[in-house]
Amino acid sequence: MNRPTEYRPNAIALTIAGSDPSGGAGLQADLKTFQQFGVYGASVVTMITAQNSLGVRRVENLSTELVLDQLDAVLDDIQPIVAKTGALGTAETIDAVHQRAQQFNFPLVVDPVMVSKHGDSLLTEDAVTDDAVAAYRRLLPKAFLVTPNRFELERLTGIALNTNQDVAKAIHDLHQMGARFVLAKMGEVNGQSEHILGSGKENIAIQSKRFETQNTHGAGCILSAAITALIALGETDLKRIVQRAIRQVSIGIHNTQPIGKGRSPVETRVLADEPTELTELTS
Ligand code: PXL
Repeated sequence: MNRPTEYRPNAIALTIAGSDPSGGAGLQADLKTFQQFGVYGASVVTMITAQNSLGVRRVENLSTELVLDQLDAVLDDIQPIVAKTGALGTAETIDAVHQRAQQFNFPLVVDPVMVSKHGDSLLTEDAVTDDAVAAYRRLLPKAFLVTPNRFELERLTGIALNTNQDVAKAIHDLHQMGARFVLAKMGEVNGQSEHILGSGKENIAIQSKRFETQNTHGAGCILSAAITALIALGETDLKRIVQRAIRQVSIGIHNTQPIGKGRSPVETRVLADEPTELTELTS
């Protein structure tokens, strides 16, 4: 059988995330990405969405109790190397995951997906409750890595990001709140796609090619899932891990298939090896 990468039976990753039935984002994207890296995936479902490439029709959160029962069932039986969180749905569930995370003997990657309480959109600004933001702040001390986008970085820190100094201050604040590493997904900066990796000691800007396309459904999930997969494979150099994960998403965007009538999902069936160019952050 042709395997995408060397097969490691004990490379096990867990995702705690929402379901996207169209298969482009959420736990489906996480599991496909784990598989692509040769990593076994376990998944705890937090939320069912009814969505497709055209939009989100409905969101229903599972009860916190049911999320915890899934988590306990998996962890009573299976030892992951690493876990990630995607959409957690409610402040109550974020707090419950936080409580369980006190006992985790593996690192946690937190993608602080901020989810609408309403069914029509997952990520509209006005629908992100202060409660959920506060719960995410409480979870940060358990995060080996947190991967906010620009909007999530602003909400988590309360800082309006207008200058490079604002971004540096916001990343600094997330470290102060307890996150070990921070990967800020800044989106388009000077015609390129920019990520900033903060270690607490330094910030490194990673620029990659920006594609003029709407077909980026699942990009954030795939990025954090690829990072999680590489940790599961025993990689330890986070800078290299992040470079490779960014490249995985870039190549996925470049190779997107026209699936669905709307915004196509980022292709997961690609594998990236070469590092993306790194540049030091100036100012
Ligand atoms: O990328 C954020 C995200 C997370 N989880 C689910 C999603 C999305 C975006 O569509 O559908 C279930």
